[in-house]
Amino acid sequence: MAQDTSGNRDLPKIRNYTVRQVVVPFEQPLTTANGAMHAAPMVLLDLVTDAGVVGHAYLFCYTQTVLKAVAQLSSDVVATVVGVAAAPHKVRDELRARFRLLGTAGLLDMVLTLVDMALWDAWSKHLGQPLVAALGGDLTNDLSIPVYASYGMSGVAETEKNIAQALEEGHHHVKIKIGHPKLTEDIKVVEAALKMMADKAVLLVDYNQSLSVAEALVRCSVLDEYGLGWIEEPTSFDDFEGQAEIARRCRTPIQIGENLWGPQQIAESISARCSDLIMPDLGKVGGVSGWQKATAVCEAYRIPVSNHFYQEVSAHLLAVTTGAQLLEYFRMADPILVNPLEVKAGQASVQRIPGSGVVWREDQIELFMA
Ligand code: SMN
Ligand code: MG
Repeated sequence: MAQDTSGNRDLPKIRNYTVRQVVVPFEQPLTTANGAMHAAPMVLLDLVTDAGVVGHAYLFCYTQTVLKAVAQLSSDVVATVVGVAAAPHKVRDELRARFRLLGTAGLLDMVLTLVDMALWDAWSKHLGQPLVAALGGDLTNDLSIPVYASYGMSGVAETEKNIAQALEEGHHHVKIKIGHPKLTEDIKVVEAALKMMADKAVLLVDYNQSLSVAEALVRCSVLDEYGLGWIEEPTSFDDFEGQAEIARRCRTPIQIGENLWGPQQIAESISARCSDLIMPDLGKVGGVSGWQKATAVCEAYRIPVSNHFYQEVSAHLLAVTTGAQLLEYFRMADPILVNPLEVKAGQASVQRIPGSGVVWREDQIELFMA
């Protein structure tokens, strides 16, 4: 009999799903120039296939205000692909075609991302491989990724405490958030951090879009004297002209990406020369599939790539991403994971179990259900 080349006959199909909402407290409140966050509102998705593998993924929702709506939307979207082969690119294309007229930018894009990450977890489990290997990574290689410890915006004393902790944990890169009311306050904190680091680590700073272009040009020209690793999101992420002006005038590498929607907006931002570095957020770039497409553009423009959040899945992706720079180490989901990402002496080791490494601690999820 001729070989059946349809391929999909053996693929697992999506049979059922579970959507849950949790609010997991941060280890310490995270203050940005736009206010403080105390916990991570997350939607958890379990995609059950008819081949016995279950894909798990979480979606960070930033604010509890949208948690219920995102959970409901996730459930309604997944319901439309029950019975479809659990092939990530196929499901992505089908869902995007279905929402072509509505458009997906915003919460719907995030939901499609959640589905994509759960599908890639199921897909790599179906292949019996860690995600990195399903993406073509060589498990005989080291595959570890340098990380940066990520902290919020605080005063001198708190910053010194955070830097001391990061150095104690063996980190060689540390990010702090700035954007205090006055530039002099930013400088005080940066100088205190650099003094604590004493050349043992590289300092990164993050403005979280808090400056006008004019103010950013002033502050970045002063920060240029401090040899920082990067200045992140100095102004509104979607002010491409303003970003490009800052990137042109600032000597310190400018880092953006966590708020860019999909490979398309990453490509537009790069072609407008908005930054020297890019850090896609899996929740907004389109999950694993979106990351692959977006980072192909980064490679074409020779732009180094880091991630934003989603450290478990991002570790697999950065291990096979050309120009991979740093992994953001922010233990948002650790309390609900059986095996949180392992980081030693500033290096993250990719989890080598089948799938993305996102495995729930059901007892803990119970505690944090919203
Ligand atoms: C950030 C964004 C949103 C919540 C917390 C922290 C920050 C980062 O921009 O880069 O981690
Ligand atoms: Mg940031």
